[in-house]
Amino acid sequence: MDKRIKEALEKEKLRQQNNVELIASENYVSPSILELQGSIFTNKYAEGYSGKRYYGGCVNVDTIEDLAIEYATKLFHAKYANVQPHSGSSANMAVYRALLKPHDKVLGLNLSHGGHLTHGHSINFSGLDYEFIPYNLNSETEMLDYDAIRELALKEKPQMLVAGASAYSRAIDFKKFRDIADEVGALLFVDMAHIAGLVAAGLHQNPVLYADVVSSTTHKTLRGPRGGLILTNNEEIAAKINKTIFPGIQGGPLMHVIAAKAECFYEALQPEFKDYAQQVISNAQALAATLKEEGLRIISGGTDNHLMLVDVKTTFGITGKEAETILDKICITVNKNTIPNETESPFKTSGIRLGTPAMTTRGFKEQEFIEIGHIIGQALKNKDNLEILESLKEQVLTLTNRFKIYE
Ligand code: DSN
Repeated sequence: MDKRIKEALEKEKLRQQNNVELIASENYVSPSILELQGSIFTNKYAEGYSGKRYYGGCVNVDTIEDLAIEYATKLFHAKYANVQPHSGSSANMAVYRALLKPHDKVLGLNLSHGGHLTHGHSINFSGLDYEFIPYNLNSETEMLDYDAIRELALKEKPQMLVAGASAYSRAIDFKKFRDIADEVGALLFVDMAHIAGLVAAGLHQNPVLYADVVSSTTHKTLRGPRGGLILTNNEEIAAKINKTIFPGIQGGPLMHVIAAKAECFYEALQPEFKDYAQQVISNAQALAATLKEEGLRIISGGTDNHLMLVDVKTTFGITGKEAETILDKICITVNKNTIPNETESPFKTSGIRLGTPAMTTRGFKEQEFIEIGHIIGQALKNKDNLEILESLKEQVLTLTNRFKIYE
């Protein structure tokens, strides 16, 4: 291996081992998933679908893709799955292109209220190709306001409603979205990327039971390889999605990633995965309670899932960017994040987003998250005291040293 590439890899191993990883969308995959993603399936071209490929030699990749579909549909109680999307964004692009015409009207959660770029941001393909109308969180509760979404839908009469978020800490009521969609004759599309692992474990309402189509990534709470997934119970929609993914927007599927996705769905079907997902939620609640004790304001007052948004600006008068940098110095990785009714730019922000999936995989329980919550509070309060920051860093390293990522 090239020396400089190897060096970066070794440094990354060390960083991942040493740091407390609180980025809500990251996780540590199992050794089996890591092995499959680095396997010889990467050598194979397999354009098309199982049994209908444009290349010879696809017997084993057909088995792999069939298994991935079998496990994914079982896991999420769906009739049809497309496991080929290279990413969550590709999955969402396929959904829009399969079901909408350019410039159709769509409602999606505002990015600065916890939505996602592909839910209609003006600089993203979604906002460029379709007429997205954003809905906001309720400014008092900082939660989804289904009455306001209904009113907006009645006024705008969109072709599609998008539900799902990348920085929202509360349970989402997909049944309410379904009712609104039915009332205005819109399709309901749910992007469950963040909460897929909680859905798989039966700890969050399953959008597949309510939506016309559901997309996800496989690498967040679901703890699989980086990639996308689309599910539906509607045969006609399934056929349109398949045609849109290939040949519509993608070429050869990444069969090594699909092999790792198959293993991810298999692992999520095991009883232990439910315990993991329950621990993710319990840990998030312990962390949020500790941060509150430290005086930090949690958006919406708490969390029902794997993440929380913390308003560092109101509490400590620092931006999210500053908080991210301070915590990075003591080996805690988080990301700056806009909060509802943001007054700072997306490069600075007033908040940080914290999630528990990765450290729960490493074995952290409530006790460790309470310790981390206090460390975060102390670091932000003593941001200019190098001695205190150094001792907090030592505390973090002692903690992470007890929980190895890979032996
Ligand atoms: N970038 C992902 C996240 O961090 O939530 C969403 O795609």
